[in-house]
Amino acid sequence: MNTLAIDIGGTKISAALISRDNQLTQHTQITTPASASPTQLYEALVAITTPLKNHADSVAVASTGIICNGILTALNPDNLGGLKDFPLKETLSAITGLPCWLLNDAQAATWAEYDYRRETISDMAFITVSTGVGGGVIQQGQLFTGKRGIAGHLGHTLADPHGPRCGCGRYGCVEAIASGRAIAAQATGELAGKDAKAIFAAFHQGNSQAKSIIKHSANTIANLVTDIKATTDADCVVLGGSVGLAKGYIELVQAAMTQQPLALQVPILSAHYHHDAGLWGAVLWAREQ
Ligand code: ADP
Ligand code: BMX
Ligand code: ZN
Repeated sequence: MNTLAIDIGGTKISAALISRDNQLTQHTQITTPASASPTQLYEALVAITTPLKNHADSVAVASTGIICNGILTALNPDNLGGLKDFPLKETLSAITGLPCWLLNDAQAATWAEYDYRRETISDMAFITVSTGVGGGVIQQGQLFTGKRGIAGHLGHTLADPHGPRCGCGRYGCVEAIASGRAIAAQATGELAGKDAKAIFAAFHQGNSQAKSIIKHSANTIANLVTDIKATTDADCVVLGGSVGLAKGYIELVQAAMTQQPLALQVPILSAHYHHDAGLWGAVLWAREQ
């Protein structure tokens, strides 16, 4: 039998079936609704689960936001169209009639990336640079979720006290400078109104404004990686998310890392599971529970 895996991000919701022998099939994707009302997220979840639920015996979810006691609470509601909280477990159990396991999206991706490397490492962190900036921390083979689900929310650590206001209410968070939404928000003139994907395209065409915004994002992530090394002595840090995996981005972060003190440098790797780390992590984590 399969597990129905769902990854709810600020931009897209993906789903797939993952079998006991680790075959991923029927990958589908829809746009995350941008609405402060729960109805549209409910309808999106019905739409994405309906074709798959009869082929599964459980549901494993990786979702943006703080996941605690089955409830999704946004730390940054801007990333979910203003939606602040949502009864995710209850809703998915009712829609599918199946048992559901939930984890934050970046914590889930962290678990998948650790699981892939568990023979050789014991301490690592994962950063997704996507709609927001999410994270997860593994210490001695254990995933930190925290009593309230907040552990690893690395995007809300301080990058610049004079920086822009983050949707979480704090000023100068990493997420407010480095995320896909922040990249888009910084664009002016010929790039105004473009999303991060379009700004990356301009970067590859040599646009100087795009270069400067993307370098600023990468430098901010390199500083975050350095802080993680100083805090956890990680063996490696893994990057994911559509910005983290975008062509040329990891090289910029790695280049910025070489400017840091040698003792605080750490290998920075691309996610083995690419864009599906959240889906895999949700399933692998559910199997451990
Ligand atoms: P989610 O946050 O829903 O998990 P993603 O990881 O795809 O989704 O991150 C969404 C962000 O990544 C958006 O800001 C989008 O503009 C940006 N993005 C999507 N595709 C690319 C790409 N090929 N190159 C650079 N940025 C991208
Ligand atoms: C935000 C926060 C995190 C999440 C991260 C990446 C919300 C809604 N989300 O920091 O919980 O892990 O974004 O999420 O507060 P993504 O949507 O970019 O994948
Ligand atoms: Zn913040």
